[in-house]
Amino acid sequence: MSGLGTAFGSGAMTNSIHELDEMGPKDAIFAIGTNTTECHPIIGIKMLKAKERGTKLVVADPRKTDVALHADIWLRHKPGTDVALLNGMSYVILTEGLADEAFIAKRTENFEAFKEVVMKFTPKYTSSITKVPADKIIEAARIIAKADAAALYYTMGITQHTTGVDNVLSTANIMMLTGNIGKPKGGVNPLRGQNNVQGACDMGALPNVYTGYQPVTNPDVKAKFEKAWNAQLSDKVGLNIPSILNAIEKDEVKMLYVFGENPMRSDPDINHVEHCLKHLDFLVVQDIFLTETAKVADVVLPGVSYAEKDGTFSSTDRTVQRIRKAVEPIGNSLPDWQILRDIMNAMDYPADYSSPEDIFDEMRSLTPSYAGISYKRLEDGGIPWPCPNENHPGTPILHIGKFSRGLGKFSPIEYREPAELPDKEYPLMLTTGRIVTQYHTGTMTRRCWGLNGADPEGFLEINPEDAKSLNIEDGDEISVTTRRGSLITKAQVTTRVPEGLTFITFHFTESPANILTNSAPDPVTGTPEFKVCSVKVKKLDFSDFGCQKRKIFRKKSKAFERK
Ligand SMILES: Nc1nc2c(c(=O)[nH]1)N[C@H]1C(S)=C(S)[C@@H](COP(=O)(O)OP(=O)(O)OC[C@H]3O[C@@H](n4cnc5c(=O)[nH]c(N)nc54)[C@H](O)[C@@H]3O)O[C@H]1N2
Ligand SMILES: Nc1nc2c(c(=O)[nH]1)N[C@H]1C(S)=C(S)[C@@H](COP(=O)(O)OP(=O)(O)OC[C@H]3O[C@@H](n4cnc5c(=O)[nH]c(N)nc54)[C@H](O)[C@@H]3O)O[C@H]1N2
Ligand SMILES: [Mo]
Repeated sequence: MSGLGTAFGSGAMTNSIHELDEMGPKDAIFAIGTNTTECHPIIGIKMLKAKERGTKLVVADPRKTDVALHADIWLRHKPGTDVALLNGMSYVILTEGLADEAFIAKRTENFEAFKEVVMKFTPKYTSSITKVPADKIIEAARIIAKADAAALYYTMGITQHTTGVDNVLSTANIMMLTGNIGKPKGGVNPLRGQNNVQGACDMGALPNVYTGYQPVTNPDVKAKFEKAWNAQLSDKVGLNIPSILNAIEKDEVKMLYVFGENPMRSDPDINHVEHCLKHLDFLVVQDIFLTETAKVADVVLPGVSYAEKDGTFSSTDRTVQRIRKAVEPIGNSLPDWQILRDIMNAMDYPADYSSPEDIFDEMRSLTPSYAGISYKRLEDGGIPWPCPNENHPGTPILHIGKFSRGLGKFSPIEYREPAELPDKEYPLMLTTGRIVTQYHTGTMTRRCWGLNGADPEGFLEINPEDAKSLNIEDGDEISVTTRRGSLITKAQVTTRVPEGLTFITFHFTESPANILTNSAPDPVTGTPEFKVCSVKVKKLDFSDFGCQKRKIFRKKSKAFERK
């Protein structure tokens, strides 16, 4: 998610994980839209330890997460109202004279335009949108602004919205307003999701850049890669996932190579995804298991897991680290790089890479931010990029003294509503996410006895008041329906969600959350609105389906899913 690019010049954690260990009673943590103890447990524990040492903890999450339970101030806002919340906090900081004026004057631009929008967001108005009491908004703003150092952490509660970029820019606004960028224990810190998603983005697995975020549209960059690869390259920005699906429907994309993803369970509105994948002329899936997506593929290429190969992973704070093979690959599976190399050769492009290090060395010769990182140096531990040469120690904190884009840019941002809100027919709001014991579409964790044993089946969190009015008790089987589709799961009656909000995970293939979700994307990044749509929930009544017996119903439930 590169929204931050517009504010500072790059989109990664600005600071390092370990700074959390240095935080003391005069510092503050602002965790917004992150269920940190469940999804980034090591970082979550560091947050709670800081809290134990007296660091103030402000949490903004509609659900009662573990971090929310430990917070000094918990802002339980309505999903999709983060822009209003952050503007409202900025209003308090500005009007109470708590802004870091020296930082704003020296390091930033566009402040007046930002201020003009923010001045509408009085605590009363903000409260009317977010449903957070005005005094809590004021108190949270004071904690952030008065802290010696305040660090903001965010994840999918911020990005998975049609306003994802607006949300991200708003987090940058409040941290610049309080002068918390470019200093230890501060920063805007998006915690990346997968072990190596940072590395994948660094390697150019994005539609618009080569390695190290070098734009495909830049003629010098293009020329450099054409020379190195002895090939003609396109200067056109490629498609993101929603655009690929649209292009398949229009017959503009005819083949797809899916590599380490399970879109039949992880993409929004999977009835639509299935339609698109089946419409393709040719689908290749490269995975370590036969996933739901692999099952509809023409060719499946067996890769190997992290434990069966050498290479590097780049962690969420940009630290590049070595991974080493611990077990031999089984059967005819191969490390992903070997499969790709063999395909290149089969397509008459001679690729003679002999090891991951060989590929790494070519990459760093073309990537200024990785140029100084070598396998040899990594023997002594991880190195955070940018690292321009072999004598450079790496860069744990970005933007000290100067942003990569020069001045930090304030963004004036108006509040916009989510794409789909509850109405008469679909009266409850649904948000989706994760639990600690399962990972994404469950391909790996559901094969792991200990993890799957702890949470073997799916559920829908629903507030006791809503459950009561729907005559639903804890553990009841229920149907959950949106405009896109329906699924069956069990009710978990809990105050973790407030009245009007329900929550489901996308871990369980039997009750696949993405049958329900809305594919409406953020206009800039294409990230879908996984975090808000509207649903109706009903206690299962088998007679609805013309069956007296549960057994017959089970058979029919497949058809029900597809309705
Ligand atoms: N155990 C486990 N850990 C994981 C993963 C996993 O599948 N399982 N996946 C990894 C990956 S790839 C990722 S991206 C991360 C995701 O990590 P997180 O983003 O922490 O996880 P989520 O559960 O998607 O959502 C986080 C929180 O957003 C809140 N939320 C919902 N709507 C809103 C909103 O409008 N505003 C705000 N502020 N908050 C909202 C939810 O209540 C939830 O508590 O986790 C990583 N770690
Ligand atoms: N409703 C809803 N949907 C969501 C989200 C949400 O919050 N709500 N979150 C979204 C987010 S943030 C993410 S990151 C996506 C995740 O979506 P996906 O990435 O599609 O989900 P995974 O289940 O992690 O799929 C990864 C696949 O890679 C395979 N794999 C693992 N290691 C290797 C390897 O070394 N090589 C190869 N070739 N394959 C490997 C696994 O077996 C698995 O099938 O889901 C998104 N979907
Ligand atoms: Mo993710």
